[in-house]
Amino acid sequence: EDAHKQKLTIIGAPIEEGAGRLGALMGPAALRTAGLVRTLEELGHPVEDRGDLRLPKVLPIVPPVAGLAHHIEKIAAWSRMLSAETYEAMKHGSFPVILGGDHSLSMGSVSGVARYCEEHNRELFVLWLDAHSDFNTPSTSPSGNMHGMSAALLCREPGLEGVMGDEPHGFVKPENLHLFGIRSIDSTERVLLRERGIDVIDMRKIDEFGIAKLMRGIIERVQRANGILHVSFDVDFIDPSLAPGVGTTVPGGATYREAHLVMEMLHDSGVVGSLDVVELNPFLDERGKSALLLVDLVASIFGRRIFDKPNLSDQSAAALNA
Ligand code: NNH
Ligand code: MN
Ligand code: MN
Ligand code: MN
Repeated sequence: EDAHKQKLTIIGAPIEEGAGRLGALMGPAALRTAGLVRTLEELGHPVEDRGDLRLPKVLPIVPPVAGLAHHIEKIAAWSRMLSAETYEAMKHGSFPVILGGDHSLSMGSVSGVARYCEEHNRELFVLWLDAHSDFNTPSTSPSGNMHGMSAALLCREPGLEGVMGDEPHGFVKPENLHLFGIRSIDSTERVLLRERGIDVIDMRKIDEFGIAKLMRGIIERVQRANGILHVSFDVDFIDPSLAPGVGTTVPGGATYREAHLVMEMLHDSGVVGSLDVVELNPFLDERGKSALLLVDLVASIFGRRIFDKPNLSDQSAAALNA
């Protein structure tokens, strides 16, 4: 249907040390088994599969941090590698798709996307689909698990500078971060989110106003700025009854159709430039259920549709949503 099909670069990031329980390491393998690459090719996209990346034998030395940050050397090694990979993919005109792996990988992937955007004078926006706000720092985190700190690092919160070190990297403006689907926030994290004025679209808002209206608001903001939107998709955004294969389930998540609608609207918006798929834990999954759902959701963001795209004028769409 689309005249132009975006070239995709698949990057497997089997990292699990950022999470509190093991198993996310198997995420990229499960997504591949569930048919991710084939599905994207069938949708007509040229796919370059970089395979699963591996850590170098020697880890960087990270200066000590104030507070708790488990496995920070490994997270730093992954982050620096992934920042370079996403930056390179975008420089070559490709759309990076990073398969996790726990959510700490977004420290690296988004840092590289942000570097590209800064160099090319494009405004970067980030849509963080998650049950959690991931805005802890080593000094606020109750767990010390670094997958709960990635959004904070990207917004330049102090205490995490050692992760990227001297690797070139960009940042996200706190006002351009949209947390979406949130239903679990730590008390110290809540204070920080308020202080920084972060846009938190929690499940209460989604229930009351509807997911389409809230998504459209974000999409229109990116379009007005001629910006690029990075989508960071944490599996626990979806309700655990549909996606049990994740270490940190929280009840009351997005439904099957809500999740698909988000992806379909994102596709049609044309503003998405990069994607993380994170936190799939195949050890906790039920017969591949979560992995298969994720492949379908990724298909939706890359153009699979049920039938028609609603062909409303901007005005009638606005009226419908008023
Ligand atoms: N907020 C908790 C923490 O920082 C949990 C974070 N866990 C996640 N985030 N799965 O998406 O430890
Ligand atoms: Mn997360
Ligand atoms: Mn989460
Ligand atoms: Mn720096």
